[in-house]
Amino acid sequence: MSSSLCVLGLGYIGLPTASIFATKGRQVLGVDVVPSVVEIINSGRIHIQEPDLDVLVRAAVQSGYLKAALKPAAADTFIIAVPTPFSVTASGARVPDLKYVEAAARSVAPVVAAGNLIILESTSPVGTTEKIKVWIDDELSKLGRKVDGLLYAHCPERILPGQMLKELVSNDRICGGLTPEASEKSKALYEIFCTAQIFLTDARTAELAKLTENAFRDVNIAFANELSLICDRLDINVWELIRLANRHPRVKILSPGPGVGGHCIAVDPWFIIDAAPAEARLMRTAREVNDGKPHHVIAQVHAAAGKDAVVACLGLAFKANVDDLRESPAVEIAEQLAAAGLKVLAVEPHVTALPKVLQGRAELVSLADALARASVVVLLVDHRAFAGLTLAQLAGKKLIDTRGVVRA
Ligand code: SAJ
Repeated sequence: MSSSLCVLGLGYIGLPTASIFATKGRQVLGVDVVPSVVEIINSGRIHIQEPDLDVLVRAAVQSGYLKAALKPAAADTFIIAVPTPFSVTASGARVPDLKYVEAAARSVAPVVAAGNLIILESTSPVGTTEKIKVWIDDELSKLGRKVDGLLYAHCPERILPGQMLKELVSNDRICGGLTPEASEKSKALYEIFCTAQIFLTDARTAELAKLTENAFRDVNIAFANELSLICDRLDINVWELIRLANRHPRVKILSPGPGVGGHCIAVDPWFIIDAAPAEARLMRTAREVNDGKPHHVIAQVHAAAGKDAVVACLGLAFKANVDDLRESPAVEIAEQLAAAGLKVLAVEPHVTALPKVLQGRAELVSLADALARASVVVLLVDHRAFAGLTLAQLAGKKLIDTRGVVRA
């Protein structure tokens, strides 16, 4: 199969996907609406951080198989990998915002041809693949074009930031077509690089499966976070509690933290809650528990900190060993502590500059500097760089360890 591809959206999912197809000898046009992204990729460099992605993209571009552009062009397969955020309505409800998916779908109408396969990889609410067909049909009719036999499928990405390239190849996949033929053709496509099993289903099941995976994790993290609140109230060490409970053969409690960040787990459950609000009660509560955790941590710091306290925030990333500060509960906590007038020292070994919201309001310092100056230490991210910390090093300081890293 020597199909050509057009990948719409060159972010955390689209760029590795486009690049891996290119390194397997498929002609790939990567499309992004941001001119600087197109320029950077065409020069063989990357605009996002992910281990080894730079090497893959450079190889893909240098081989001549990957090119980036601002507009789609004819191809056998179109893969849509654009963001699917939620927006908040006046009444406070979170509703999926499909504007990027719609724009991407409509943009391929001038170039699609009979028999092309159109795949949605973006995590999306149930029914989105059907909507893509409606949007493309609508655009085709506006253009006066008649294109027969277009195939549509949802093949959700499942890769974990920090180990995306490994998981891209080794994770099982789901291909859910609007027709069985679309599912089969998608499977054949992903077999080009995926070494794991590929399961076929319909588009709506595939859409809900992806949402379910992230909602499952959110609910389980919420259980751990709720336990941490209960333990704080009862003065019990939550880490010791979880370690012991997990010795039961059928109990596997996840780890509490300062809240749930990232662009997936804190977002995707809302797509289920929006679609079935009366039924998704547990998922809604889990979201509320996880979204409430940063406020609990902030309250703990205020309770520990005197008026002239210097607070060291260890870690700003949304999770361990990544440099991604977007949608990070750690950033939210540092920002609110600074806004409340506390002196905030931020330690984040993965970045060289503070995010905008902290610029001028906090200081980015080394771990040694923070430990020398702080009266309160808030451990927010379980980065490897903090793994050796001991209570002895923090003698005389107040400690709020949201990740259970500091050893006796
Ligand atoms: N977290 C905890 N405690 C835990 C595990 C995680 O507090 O025990 C927090 C992390 O610190 C982070 C957040 O949850 O703030 C999310 O981190 P994560 O590592 O659980 O997941 P993501 O958001 O990086 O990636 C998830 C993955 N989904 C699942 O594991 C079900 C990934 O496979 C998906 O591809 C990705 O979402 C996505 O793109 O949807």
